[in-house]
Amino acid sequence: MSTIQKHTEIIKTLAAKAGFDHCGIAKAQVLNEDAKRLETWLSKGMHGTMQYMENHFDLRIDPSKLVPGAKSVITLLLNYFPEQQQSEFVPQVSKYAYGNDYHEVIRTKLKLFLQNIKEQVGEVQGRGFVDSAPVLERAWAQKAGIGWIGKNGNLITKQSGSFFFIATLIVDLELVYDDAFAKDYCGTCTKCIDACPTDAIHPDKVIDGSKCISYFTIELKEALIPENMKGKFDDWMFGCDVCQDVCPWNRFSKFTAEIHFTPIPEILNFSKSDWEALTEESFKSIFKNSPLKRTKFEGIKRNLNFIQQ
Ligand code: B12
Ligand code: SF4
Ligand code: SF4
Repeated sequence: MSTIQKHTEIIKTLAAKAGFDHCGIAKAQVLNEDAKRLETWLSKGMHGTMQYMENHFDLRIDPSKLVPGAKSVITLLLNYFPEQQQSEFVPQVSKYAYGNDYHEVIRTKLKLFLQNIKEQVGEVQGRGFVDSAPVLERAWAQKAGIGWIGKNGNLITKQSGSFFFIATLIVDLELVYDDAFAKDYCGTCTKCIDACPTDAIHPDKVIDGSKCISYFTIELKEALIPENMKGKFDDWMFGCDVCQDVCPWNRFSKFTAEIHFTPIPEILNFSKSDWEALTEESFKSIFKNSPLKRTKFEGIKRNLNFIQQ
């Protein structure tokens, strides 16, 4: 077995040991095709007010600008599909936000993963990323052979659907590369396009972020949600899972084994009137480790008012 093969085997074993559900590896290179898609998406204003998506375009398409001498992009998935879910008659929270904030949970795992790699492989320069960095995470996951980009824009795996977070570790170490995922198992299905409450899904796997409920309820910082969206949110108060809930591949979702994603009891138990009665003080204490803190208390109240009017 060559050294490169040995290192690859060690890394895949360590990824599983760190608790990641899938690990795939792609050669670090400039993402020319994705750059075009990203450019078109931005030029059409599909990022809405998410200004950060306009920043660092060159870093987003070239991993060597994030890690000098980058050779490999390791993609890791962490399943968040919860065993228990909210009742459908209360303000809806996306499943990814039921437990503790995934940024913190995954950052801890990435740190441990890189430290273990250094211990077993030797001097490796690397940086771990999850979500907030200028990395095209779905594109790398597809290139690392983990799954395909569905019509709903999500990365889907054949074994267990799409309720996964994606994390990336870019390293200056040469490894054995997985073949990019060549197939697309959406076929003639259009369930996600048909079900999207705000028609944010275009036919060509392009998601108009500026029309997505997730954008309005989490990313939009303005005090009011545009009037033309009234009545379209189907009770979604934080994020939206519609295009994943209807996806036939999510019949294969398995419950997460990550204890930090155990639902905060209030997310499961709160009735409509509990959400209405929630004070800022209680919000800060109950949701101190939750992704809900991104919108702050005012954001939750704004969203709640919007879906109830
Ligand atoms: C901005 C953003 C959003 C925005 C915009 C959404 C969007 N589709 O871009 C908003 C706020 C709306 C959003 C919503 C959600 N998001 Co978001 N979001 C991001 C973020 C930060 C950047 C995405 C991005 O670069 N968009 C720009 C467009 C152009 O890129 P893209 O959609 O990723 O598409 C690329 C590839 O898919 C590829 N591609 C597209 N079409 C095709 C076609 C072919 C043939 C091929 C080969 C490739 C290809 O090319 C594109 C350019 O590289 C990423 C984290 C990250 N750093 O990547 C998370 C991320 C994509 N989001 C995630 C999640 C979980 C969600 C939600 C499900 C949350 C929720 N329940 O409310 C929804 C799903 C909405 C949807 N259907 O996409 C996960 C996705 C996990 C997965 N399994 O795919 C990510 C990866 C975060 C993470 N680290 O886990 N999100
Ligand atoms: S998350 Fe909801 S609003 Fe956004 S694209 Fe999917 S179904 Fe449409
Ligand atoms: S719902 Fe159908 S079209 Fe949409 S992502 Fe899933 S399989 Fe593909």
